[in-house]
Amino acid sequence: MVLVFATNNDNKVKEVRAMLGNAFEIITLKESGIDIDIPEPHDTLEDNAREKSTVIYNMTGKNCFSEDTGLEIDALNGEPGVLSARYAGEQKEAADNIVKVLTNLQSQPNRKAQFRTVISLRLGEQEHQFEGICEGEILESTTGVKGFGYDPIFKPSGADRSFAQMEMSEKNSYSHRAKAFSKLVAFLKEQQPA
Ligand code: ITT
Repeated sequence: MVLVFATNNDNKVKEVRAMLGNAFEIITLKESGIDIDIPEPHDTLEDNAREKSTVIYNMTGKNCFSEDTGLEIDALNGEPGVLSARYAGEQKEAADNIVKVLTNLQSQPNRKAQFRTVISLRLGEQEHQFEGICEGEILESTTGVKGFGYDPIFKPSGADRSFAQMEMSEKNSYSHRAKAFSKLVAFLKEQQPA
C-alpha cells in the first residue's frame, strides 16, 4: 500500500520513515509534486489534522494521512497547543517559539507538559484518527541540538535528557508521534487480509 504523507515538515517525514516496516510505502508532498501551504484554520488538533488530509485527498485522489501536533503546557492552560507552530508569530520560527515558552514559564515551578499528536488517515471517503501523547516537562533552558521544534526544551518522563539530546530512534521510543503512528500501522495491518 502507498500513502501520501500530507506534511511540509521534513523532520516529521524522517521520524515516520524511521519507524516504517515494509507494511506500506510513504510518498511525501514534495515527491508528489505538490507545493502548497496546507491550511490549519481550526482550533483543535483533530480538526486541523482532518483539514490537511482532506485537502490533500481532494487534490490527489490518493489515500493519505496528515498529523497535527501541539505542545500542551499545564501552567499555561494547555498553551501553545494548537497554536504551537505560530506561538510567537506567523514566521513559525522554532527559536522564537521557545523563547516565548521559557519567558511565559519564568519562575514557574510547575513544568509539566505533554506533546499530543493527532493523525488523520484518509482511506477513500473514510477518515480515521489516531492519538499519541508523550508526557514530560519543560526544561529551564535549551539543551541539545538534535531534533526540531520544541525538542531542546522538552524532557519526556522517564528520560534523563531532552528530545534534542537523543538520536531519532531513542526519541521514537518515547514520542507522541511514534505512539500515534504505531496505532495507524496496527490499524492498517488489521485491514489487510492475512
Ligand atoms: P505540517 O502542518 O506541514 O505537518 P508543521 O511543522 O506546521 O507541519 P504542526 O502544525 O503539527 O506541523 O507543528 C506544530 C508545531 O509543533 C511546530 O512548531 C513544530 O515544530 C512543533 N512540533 C511538532 N512536533 C514536534 C516534535 O516532535 N518535537 C518538537 N516540536 C514539535
